[in-house]
Amino acid sequence: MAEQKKIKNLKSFSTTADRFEGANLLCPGCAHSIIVREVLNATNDDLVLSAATGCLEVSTAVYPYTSWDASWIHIGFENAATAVAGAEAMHKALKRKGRLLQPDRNPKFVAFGGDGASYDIGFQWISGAFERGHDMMYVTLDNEVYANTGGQSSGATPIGASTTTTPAGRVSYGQKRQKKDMLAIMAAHGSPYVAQVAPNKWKDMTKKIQKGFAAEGPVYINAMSACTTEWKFPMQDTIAVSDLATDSLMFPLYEIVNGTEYNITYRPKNIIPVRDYLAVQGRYKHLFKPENAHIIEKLQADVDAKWEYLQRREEARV
Ligand SMILES: Cc1ncc(C[n+]2csc(CCOP(=O)(O)OP(=O)(O)O)c2C)c(N)n1
Ligand code: SF4
Ligand SMILES: [Mg+2]
Repeated sequence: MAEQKKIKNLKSFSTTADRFEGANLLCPGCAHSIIVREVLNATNDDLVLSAATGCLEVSTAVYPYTSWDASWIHIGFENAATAVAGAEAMHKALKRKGRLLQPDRNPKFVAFGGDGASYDIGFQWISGAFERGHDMMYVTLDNEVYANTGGQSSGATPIGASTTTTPAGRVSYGQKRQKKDMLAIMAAHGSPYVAQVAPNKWKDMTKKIQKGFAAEGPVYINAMSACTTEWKFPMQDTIAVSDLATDSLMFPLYEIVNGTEYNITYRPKNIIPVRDYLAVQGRYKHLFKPENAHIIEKLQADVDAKWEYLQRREEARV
C-alpha cells in the first residue's frame, strides 16, 4: 500500500522539492515540471523513475547536473515503459528470493514520456508492458506536439492546430487528423486504473496519482501539459490556459477503473465555449479567419459529443 502524503495546502505542496528540483532548463512557464512535482509529491515511498527523450529529459539531466533526487533512468525515446518494467520485474524477483536488504520498502515505478514518445514512437513498448501486467505507472506529458524537436505534430495533436508538419496557411487549416483516444486504448489493455489529469486541478491530480499507486498492475495517466512555446501563449499564463482547457472540456477530467467504470472527476460550474480556449493560443490563431469557422464548430461539436459520451458511460457503469 502506498504511503500517502498529507497535503495541507497548495503552497506547502508545490514548494516541496523533495525529489524534483526547480533547478532545470525547462522554459519558464512549462507545465511539465509542475506535473512531475505533483506526481512525485503524491507519495513518500521510494521512487524508481524513467524518462523518455523529450523536453523533460533534456532539460533536467544536463551532464554533470541533475534535477532528480531519486533513482532515475534516461532511456531512448521509445522505451521509458520498458526501463521501469524491467526494474519492477527485478525488484519482484529479488524480493521473492529473499535477497532485498530492506524488503519492507515499497518503491513505486514511474515512467514519464511525452505525447510523441507515448502516442506514437514508444507505443508498442507501453502496450507490451501493460500486457505483461507490471506494477508500474506510465505518465504521458501531453503537450500535443513534439516540442523538443521543434513542434512537429503527433498522434495527440488536435484538429486545427498549426504545427511545423501541419502548418496553417493558404491551403491548410493545420492538423486534419483526430487526436488519438489514449485513455480508451490503455483501458482496453485491462489496466486497473486510467485517468486524465491537469496541473491546475492539483487536488484531483493528487487523488488520482494516489489511487494509481494503490492499484495493482499497470496504471496509465494522461497529463495535459500546456506548452508556452508551441501552444504560443505568454509564459505567465500556463495555469490560466490550463483552466480554460479543463473548463471548456477540451481536456475533460475523468478516470476509468478496471476498464469499464467511468467517473467524471471535475464538472465545471460554467462550461465555457471551446473558442475561448482556442483564442488565447497562437497555434489556433488562423481558425478565427472566416473561412475556418467550420473547424471551430467541429471542435465544439466533438467536445460536446465526448462530454455526452462520458456522462452516458458514467451512468451506465458498463
Ligand atoms: C527513436 C528516436 N526518434 C526520434 C528522436 C528525436 N527526438 C527526441 S525528443 C523528440 C520529440 C519529443 O516529443 P514528445 O515525446 O512529445 O516530448 P516533448 O518534447 O513534447 O515533451 C524527438 C522526435 C529520438 N531521440 N529517438
Ligand atoms: S518547449 Fe514546451 S514542453 Fe518544452 S520546455 Fe518549453 S514549454 Fe516545456
Ligand atoms: Mg510532446
